[in-house]
Amino acid sequence: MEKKLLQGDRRALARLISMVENDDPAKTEILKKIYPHTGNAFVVGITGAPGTGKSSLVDHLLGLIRRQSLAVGVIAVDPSSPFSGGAILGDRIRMQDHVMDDGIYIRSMGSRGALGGLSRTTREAVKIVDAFGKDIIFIETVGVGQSEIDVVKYADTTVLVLTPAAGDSVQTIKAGVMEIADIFVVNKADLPGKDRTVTELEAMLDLSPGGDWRPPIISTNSLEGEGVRELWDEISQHRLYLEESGQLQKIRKQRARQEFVDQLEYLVKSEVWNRIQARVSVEDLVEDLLNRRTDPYTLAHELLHKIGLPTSME
Ligand SMILES: Nc1nc2c(ncn2[C@@H]2O[C@H](COP(=O)(O)OP(=O)(O)O)[C@@H](O)[C@H]2O)c(=O)[nH]1
Ligand SMILES: [Mg+2]
Repeated sequence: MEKKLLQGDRRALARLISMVENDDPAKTEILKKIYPHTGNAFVVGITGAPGTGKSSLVDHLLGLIRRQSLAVGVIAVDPSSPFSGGAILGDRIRMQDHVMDDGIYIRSMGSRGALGGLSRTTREAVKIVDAFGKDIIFIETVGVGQSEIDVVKYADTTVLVLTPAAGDSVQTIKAGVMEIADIFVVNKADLPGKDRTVTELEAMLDLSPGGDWRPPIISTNSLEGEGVRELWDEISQHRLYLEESGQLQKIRKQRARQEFVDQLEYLVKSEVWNRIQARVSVEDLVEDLLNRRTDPYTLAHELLHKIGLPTSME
């Protein structure tokens, strides 16, 4: 199937993403084979609270980018609820103008079926779309906490979308989310309060430790498409910055390292649990702990010994 993917077969692309969503054991062999063909796409994360206009923005961006004859993939990740079928459908309908366009591939991924964990599934889906040959990949993700921080780890450029509406304001942004933004968007610029939101963001940026790249703030109205060209220009600008400063190489190296470490830990953990569960009843051991017949330190140590992995740590 990987051959078909590399040849640009859209059915193979869709099938492979379903395989990673369902954590199909056959996926690993395929992921191994496509790995050498990945690393070419530029990945842009679009994150922000639900309803801030992420899908509308991506929709407009798709139109712009297609005029530059670049092939684009969109992975819309919505971990917020397993019942978000409506929202996902909404995304599909809005982006429908583009579904007949062969240069665009759009895929929604819910939390349903994401057995391997959303972060892992997204990483694998990005690879598949990358190997398929897309130049630009958008990851649209609902920004509510740790999950989107995890997801945008796979993005080269991250765009954080805010609106002037109460509840999305600068003060409500959770710690750790602000830092991931390379570009800020104040969408719904047609609503009152836009200038205040921009001023608040500027003030916040003045206070944060400045690096080589100060995140620009772009106002957009994605009903009308206003500001979208500027946004795309800034994304391109950030890409140029990453490439010329050597930063892109650095983050991609860090990502390669992290992926390998994650994979190693995943394998070790699975292997250890398989061996433990084949030999003892974990429930019985928990009873022993509860009755203070043993302690977690001794128990963990003994278990590893029992499965042939004696540790030097206490
Ligand atoms: N007034 C206004 N509404 C917008 C704007 N952009 C998007 N919306 C509306 O906000 C709602 C949520 O947009 P959507 O793109 O689905 O947001 P997402 O959940 O972040 O993907 C929709 O009803 C859009 O029509 C904007 O610039 N101004
Ligand atoms: Mg959306």
